[in-house]
Amino acid sequence: MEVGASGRQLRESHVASAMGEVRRHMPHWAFIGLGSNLGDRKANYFEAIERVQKLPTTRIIKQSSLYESEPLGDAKTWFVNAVIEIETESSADDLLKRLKAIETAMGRKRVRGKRWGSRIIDLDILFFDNEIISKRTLKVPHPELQNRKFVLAPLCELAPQMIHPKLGVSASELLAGLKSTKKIHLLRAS
Ligand code: A4P
Ligand code: MG
Repeated sequence: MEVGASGRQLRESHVASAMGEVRRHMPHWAFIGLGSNLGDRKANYFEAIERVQKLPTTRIIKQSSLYESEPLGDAKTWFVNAVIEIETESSADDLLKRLKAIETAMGRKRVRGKRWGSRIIDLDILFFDNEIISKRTLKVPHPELQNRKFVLAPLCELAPQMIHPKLGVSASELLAGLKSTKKIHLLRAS
C-alpha cells in the first residue's frame, strides 16, 4: 500500500525551517520485517504498525501484504509476516531501541536459550539506508533475510529493485534464487 512519497525522494528535499532559512532535510529510510505467531497475530501486526507510526520523526511510507508462513526454528505455530518501509530521523541504533521498546510494550517475553521461539511481535531492521552495520547488538542488512521467503516475498512487493548492499544483488534476484522449502501463502493483500 502506497502511503506517501518515497522516503528517498523526501531525503533529497529541502524544507524551510521556522526561522525562514532553508535547511537540508535528510531523514533516513529503512525496511522493517514484522512477525507474529502468538495470540491474535493479525491484531498484533496492526498494533505494531500503529505504534511505529507514532514514533517521533518517523513515518510509514509503504506496507506490504500480510503473509502466513511456516515457522523456521523452534516455534510450532505459523507466523504472520509483513514488511514496511519507513522514513525516520532516528539513527539505526535509536530505531532498534524504539522497536525493542514496542516489542516489550506489547508483552513480548524473551525465553533464555530458545532461538527463534514464539513471539507476540518481532520487529527486525532489514535495511537502514545503504548501511552495512556489524555490531553485536545490530547487524544490517539483517543477516538472514536472503534465506527467508517470508521476508523476501513482502519486500519484493515494496522494493524489488532494492540492491542488497553486501551481496550486490536485488531483492527480486534473491527471491528468485531462494532454495527454501518452507511454505508461505498470502493472507491479506495490501
Ligand atoms: N539484532 C541484531 N541485528 C538486528 C536487526 N537487524 N534487527 C539483535 C533487530 N534486532 C537485531 O533479537 C536478538 C537480538 O538481535 C536483539 O537484541 C538485537 O540487539 P530478538 O528479537 O531478541 O530475538 P530473536 O528475534 O529470536 O532473534 P533473531 O536471531 O533476531 O531472530 P530473527 O532473525 O528475528 O528470527 N519463522 C517464520 N516463518 N517467520 C518469522 O518471522 N522469525 C524468527 C526470528 C524465526 N522464525 C520465523 C520468524
Ligand atoms: Mg528479531
